[in-house]
Amino acid sequence: MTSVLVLNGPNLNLLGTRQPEIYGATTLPEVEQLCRDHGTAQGIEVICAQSNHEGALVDAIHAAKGAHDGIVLNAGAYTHTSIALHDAILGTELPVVELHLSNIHAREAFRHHSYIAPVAIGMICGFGVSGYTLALDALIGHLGART
Ligand code: CA2
Repeated sequence: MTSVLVLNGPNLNLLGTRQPEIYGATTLPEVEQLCRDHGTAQGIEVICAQSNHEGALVDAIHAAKGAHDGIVLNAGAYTHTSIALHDAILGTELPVVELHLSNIHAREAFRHHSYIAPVAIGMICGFGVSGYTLALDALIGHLGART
């Protein structure tokens, strides 16, 4: 069975508790359940993980090779800073869909650059929590197109 890792980065454990005007009112456990339910409906396995630590995210990306067929990644603020995550994605050779709840291009200039974008198959941003299911569908389509 196709398996996808949904990996969330720093501060996304706070979802639904603060800044609902930017990130919405849905909590991370609710987002993760939505992803698992969507996976079940689409006939794939969805495994969710979150860390506030860059190295732990690198480890999770490395561990995804052989365990999962692709990754939906919301790297949070590390999107804009982390060459380590960029290199980890290159190292796994797994397809990654970059995801952001907010439209990073409509926000501060420091959010406009992504170290993930050049090594992702595509990016979804600005659609809030719906972005997770959009990203899963994009990855499922990509994986189906490859087989
Ligand atoms: O829009 C996104 O999904 C982001 O990846 C979220 C990151 C931000 O640094 C990126 O530029 C865009 C921040 C996540 C912080 O999440 C919070 C949620 C609730 C309360 C506080 C922070």
